[in-house]
Amino acid sequence: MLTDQQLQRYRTEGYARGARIVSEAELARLRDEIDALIAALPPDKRPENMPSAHYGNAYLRELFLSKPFVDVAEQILGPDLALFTSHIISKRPGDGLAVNWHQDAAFFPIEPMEIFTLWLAVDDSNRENGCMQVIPGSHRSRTIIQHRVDLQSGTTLPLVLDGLDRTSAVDVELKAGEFSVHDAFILHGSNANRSSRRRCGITIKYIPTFVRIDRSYVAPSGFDWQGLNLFSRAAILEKSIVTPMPDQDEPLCRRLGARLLPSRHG
Ligand SMILES: O=C(O)CCC(=O)C(=O)O
Repeated sequence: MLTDQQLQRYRTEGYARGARIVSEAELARLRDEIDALIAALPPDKRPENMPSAHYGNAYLRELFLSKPFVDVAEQILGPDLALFTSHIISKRPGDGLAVNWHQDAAFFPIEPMEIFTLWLAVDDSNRENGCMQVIPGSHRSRTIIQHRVDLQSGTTLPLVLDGLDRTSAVDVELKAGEFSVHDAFILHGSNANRSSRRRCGITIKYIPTFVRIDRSYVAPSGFDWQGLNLFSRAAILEKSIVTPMPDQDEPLCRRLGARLLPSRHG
């Protein structure tokens, strides 16, 4: 759970560090699961980019929907919530890729933009091995800055924010087994891992069940929104959660697309 102070920090600064959320034994099990998933990756796939591994892995699914995780989600979103997506971002020692600076809200086809991330540290995550960094308070305007698509960015994300002033960025350093939370509008990213230690984290996103999802949206990241699977504590709420998009003058997917500038690489 978040303390009152941490919850307050999340609201005012857009992020907060929590305490330990998984035990040492759980962490060992989690690392085994992740190591097996990484070992099974095809040679052309990188471990920084493992979207929604919980779809095919019951252990991860149960972990992300276990009481300590859902309790945090409930503090932020209220009781009617679902597991939206997850992403394992495992940066190898030496050549682990950076995550370009971005706002999560720039690429989620949901309305309203009610969503938050619980970021779970699988390894110690600090400045040396490329921990997440945030610009505190940058969520407050609740507006999305235009991101440029760059499929050749050579980082974990094909989105770029040109000319971003990062002077007030802070490191979100965590010990393995601890977590942080961040708002969908906060500016965040992380550096490459040049250290001799792996930096593995899982970004786990939860939504309240009233949000509407536009599955037709084609994200530059290639995420398969059509195939999105939602999970709730009790059951898969797919049918009750996903209400069709109402007729709109301008479809949500197009409005989202308008936030993205074309790639310089065409
Ligand atoms: O793991 C990272 O370095 C970045 C995570 C991230 O972008 C996210 O959780 O939304």
